[in-house]
Amino acid sequence: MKKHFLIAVLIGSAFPALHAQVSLVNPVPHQVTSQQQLLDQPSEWQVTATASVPGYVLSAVAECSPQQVEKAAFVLRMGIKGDKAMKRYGKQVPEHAEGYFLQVTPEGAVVVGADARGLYYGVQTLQQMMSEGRLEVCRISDWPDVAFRGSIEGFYGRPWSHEHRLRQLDFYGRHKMNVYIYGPKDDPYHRAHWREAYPDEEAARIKELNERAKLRGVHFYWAIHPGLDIKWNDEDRQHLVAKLEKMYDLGIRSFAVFFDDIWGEGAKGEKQAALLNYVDDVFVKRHGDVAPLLLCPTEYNRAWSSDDSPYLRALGEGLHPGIEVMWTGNTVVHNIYKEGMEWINTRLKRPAYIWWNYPVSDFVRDRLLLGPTYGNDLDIASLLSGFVSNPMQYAEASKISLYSVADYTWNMQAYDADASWERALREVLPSAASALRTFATYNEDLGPNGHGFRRDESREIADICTRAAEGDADAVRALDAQSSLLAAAADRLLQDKENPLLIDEMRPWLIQAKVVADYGRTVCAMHTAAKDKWPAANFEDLYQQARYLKRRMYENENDASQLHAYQTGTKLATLRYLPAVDRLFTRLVEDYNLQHDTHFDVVSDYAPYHIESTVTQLAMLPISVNGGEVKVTPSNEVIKWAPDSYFTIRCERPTRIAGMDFNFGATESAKDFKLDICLEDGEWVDIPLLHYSPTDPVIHTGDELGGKTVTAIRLTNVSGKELQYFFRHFKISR
Ligand code: 14T
Repeated sequence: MKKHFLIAVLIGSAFPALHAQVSLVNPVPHQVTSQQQLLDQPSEWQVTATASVPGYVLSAVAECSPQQVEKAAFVLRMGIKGDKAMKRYGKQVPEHAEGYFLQVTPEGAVVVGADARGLYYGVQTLQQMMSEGRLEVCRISDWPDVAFRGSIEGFYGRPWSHEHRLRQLDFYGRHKMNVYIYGPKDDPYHRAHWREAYPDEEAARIKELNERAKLRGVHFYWAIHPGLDIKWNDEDRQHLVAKLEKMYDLGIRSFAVFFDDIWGEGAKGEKQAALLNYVDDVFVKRHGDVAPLLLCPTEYNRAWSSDDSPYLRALGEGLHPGIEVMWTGNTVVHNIYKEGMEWINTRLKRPAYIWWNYPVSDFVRDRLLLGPTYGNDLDIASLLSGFVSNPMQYAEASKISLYSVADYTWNMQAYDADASWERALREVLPSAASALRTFATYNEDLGPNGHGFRRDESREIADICTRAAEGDADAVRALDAQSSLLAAAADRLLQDKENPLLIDEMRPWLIQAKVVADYGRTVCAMHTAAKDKWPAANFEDLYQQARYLKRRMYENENDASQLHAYQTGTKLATLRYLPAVDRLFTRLVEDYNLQHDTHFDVVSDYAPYHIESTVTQLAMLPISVNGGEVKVTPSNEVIKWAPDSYFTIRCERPTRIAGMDFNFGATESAKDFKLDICLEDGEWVDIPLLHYSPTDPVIHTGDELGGKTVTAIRLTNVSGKELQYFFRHFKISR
């Protein structure tokens, strides 16, 4: 019989460990003994399995590249601890649930699971080792650090599509994640209409997801969010159980109940605990084949709780043991630290189940979060019962981080965020991993946000950015080269055909990246034009080009046809790259103005709205546009309005207005002001101002404004005296 494998390479000590096939495996396995010997992957193998090996493991084997034949030189043997045929490996199989032992020799491979899922994971390891066509002679003993690992589809925004969810489940199986919690805020049957059954078509899809999850060793949790309007009476209790029974009939065996982001009646700890205990008794225990219930509490983070929170005490003392409780850490969006874990576990009287709010971007919808997954403590495995990540509405792009969450939760001590990220990039887009890497280094930070959660960005060019901003010629050259790399990466990715779903999610940011990079190159060229005797382009032309590109960036952010659903803009490179380019621009234009006695604007930002005001405190306030809203940044000081002083917002282009409102921190302040709008033909028209109620300081306009196209809006102090008011907010809706 022909030999179907070859001993291809004998790895010497000089051979970089990078090429060892075990290093392709994610999550990083716990214990590996390698013979430092690489084989060619067999093209066919003979598979034997004990009777206890479940069907889904056999289908996983069928998905491996070697052909299964009756008789082959390479034999794959599989079983589960306790099987007679696997007795001699018994001692080597880890004691942990979901663990496995794998041995590869030139003659064959043996995989023994501590249980069925452990065996499935052993097969995944074997498959990943072979992904480059070779196989490493080794022994692996491996198990998960955290019992429940995966994702919670719990963001606000457009829920993932069915196709995306199926792909996610495949991905979780491959990377040994065993949880997917279905809880999209914008699924009406999860939250707003929780009492109602799914229509047949949607029920069928959920059923299909659950079956795929089973095939991938994933617990499919279906979550219900009844807190918006639940009544603590028997009727609603029955509504809840009836809905869960319906889901049970579809095949679901894991359930979660969410009480996050609610106020009032629904938020009562004793009531929630009593309800979950009831469901535990009449539903979970009665069926006998349902996983322990999972609760997302109302006080789900430390900042919203207190040291002696009666709410957490009600849960800790009241909830049946075994019911799991979710927790986002010290704040809503926070890395997870040991001290915080101890704090919450004491109160819940059980290890918390972490709901990690990363890479979710529903509070920074103009961002894509593609950077390394770092910051969680590496010594907390024993302090958590589960760890799931809340991802972005962009399912494929979220895989970069989910890959590392899988790695972190499986083998914490060995977790290396940067190494894991490099492997993740290769996994999600092997054909263009290096372009994806370049692009990703500009899509890391979240920018300023209400949760105060930030990420580092463009770390590798930090030094270049600092020095280029100061006008250092070498650094400007380096920044120019980096800009070219970013532009090339964006084009390469836009051209990619390997993962169209991923490219589609990233498209607005890829298009923006091109403009950002072009702007960077233009400003670097301005530097050359200012210094060289025979420049390739004229400084003033480059100046106009830079301004144009800034306007393009603005237009990309504000053109609804270019945005994804719920997207509010398209930002990248904001932490280091763009600030450096902007500073360089300002420096170059300042110098030029001095030397040539010109008056070019030294600020490159494109602003279609400008403030003109005789109130000096207001004249300087920044004005920003976000999607359909034009906002003037609030002021912390008291504003002094002289009699007849005015505040005008001019529009560079005629703008159709939907409405406006503002708050000067005082009730009945509307009567002190007059609002005029300037129509396209130059005519000024008076618009009445109103309060919502005599006790509400917010001032708004009536029907007269909506739908009008204006070139300016002017507010005038008509009280005849000096006014002193706050400037809490000022907003125009387009
Ligand atoms: F249940 C929780 F653990 C949780 O995190 N809930 C939401 C979650 O669905 C959302 O994706 C996440 C990030 O925005 O934060 C929670 O939502 C909030 C958080 C707030 F602080 C909604 C409103 C808030 F004010």
